[in-house]
Amino acid sequence: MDNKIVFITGITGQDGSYLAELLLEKNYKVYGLIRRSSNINTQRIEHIFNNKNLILRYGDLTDGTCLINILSEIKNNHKDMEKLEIYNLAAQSHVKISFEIPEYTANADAFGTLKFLEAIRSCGLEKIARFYQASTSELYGLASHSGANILSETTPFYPRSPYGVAKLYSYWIVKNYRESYDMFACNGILFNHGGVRRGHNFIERKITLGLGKIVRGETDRLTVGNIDSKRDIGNSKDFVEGMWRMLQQDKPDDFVLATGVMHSIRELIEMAFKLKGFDICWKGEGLDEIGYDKNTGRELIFINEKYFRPAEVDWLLGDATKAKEILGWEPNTSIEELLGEMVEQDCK
Ligand code: NAP
Ligand code: G4F
Repeated sequence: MDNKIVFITGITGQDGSYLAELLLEKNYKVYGLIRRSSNINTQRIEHIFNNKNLILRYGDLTDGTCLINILSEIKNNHKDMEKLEIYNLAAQSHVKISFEIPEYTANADAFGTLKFLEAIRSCGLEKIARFYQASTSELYGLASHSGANILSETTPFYPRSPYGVAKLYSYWIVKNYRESYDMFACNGILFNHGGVRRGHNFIERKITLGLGKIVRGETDRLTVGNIDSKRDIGNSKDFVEGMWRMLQQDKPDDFVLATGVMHSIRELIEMAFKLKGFDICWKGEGLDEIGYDKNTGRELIFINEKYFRPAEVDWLLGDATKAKEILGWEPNTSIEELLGEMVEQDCK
């Protein structure tokens, strides 16, 4: 019986690459969706590219036909499969950019999920497929609206960006297909997670890459936006393990994955820079605020309006008790360890 078959969208992304690695180690046959791009976009999976159990197919979440074709191919190749795990990780995943391309973000991050669920039904795989949807803590958005001070599966949502709103549609359509068609479909409500494969324009990576450039003398500054927002940031490697655990349960459900520790962007900058001997202090206010090294007086951190969002998510702190109790999942990496690993790589 063929039960270790998986289809991953977003396999060239941060999470997709770690998940593919994890499942190849577990002897899965891994099908992955990749996008056509004008230049190579497979750097994160280069080291597993030639694995005989990795099969890549071109496609796009906005193209329902390609999803049907790939699912049909998988069904045909594995006629006796009793289970097909599907991880829908593909998305236009940048919150700030979603304000600039809201329509595309909705097509990929909202309707893409609907197309995928319908493709599963069209291929007659709704009783075989186990579907993981990459939901997000961005659903909580204006978290203080709920009166909560830590966010769990029962906290009401209030998204604050076209990205958050598109992901909210996906959250509900996954729940709806679970209830309407008895599909095994789960939402993983994941709080921020990064690491050495994190996209360069997300804040924790931007900080460690910027620090690296300063240390090597390639630039004299790091320019950022709102440093007072707060995030709960874990390790992508830990989080993909949680995704896999969700699809190994007897029944489908939704789970928060988070570390339960939150820091402001200001604190993340101070922590990362300290690892390279800088003692960052602040002077000035608002857009004129500057981070300088107390030891040398060197001005290093500057604020620029262009990195602010039209609507901000001020804080996100997650309560992963349900995942800990039911999935036996634990975040194994502290923010200090994560930044340490990133600073080491990015300052080489
Ligand atoms: P990422 O590094 O930005 O990767 C996104 C992946 O989606 C890439 O492989 C990208 O392909 C692919 N993609 C984008 N648009 C697509 C489309 N229209 N059709 C097909 N593929 C498309 O994101 P990540 O950090 O790994 O996150 C994985 C998922 O979790 C995303 O859905 C994200 O929204 C969600 N999420 C992330 C976090 C986090 O903190 N990392 C937290 C909560 C939820 P290219 O490589 O060709 O660009
Ligand atoms: O790193 P960010 O862009 O991540 P954000 O917006 O929290 O979204 C990430 O986490 C979500 C889960 O909560 C995912 F769903 C989503 O796909 C993505 O992975 O920004 C974090 C904070 C924001 O408050 C932002 O305003 O950092 C602030 N920030 C300040 N300066 C900056 C910058 N963000 C970016 N990207 N670049 C800056 O220069």
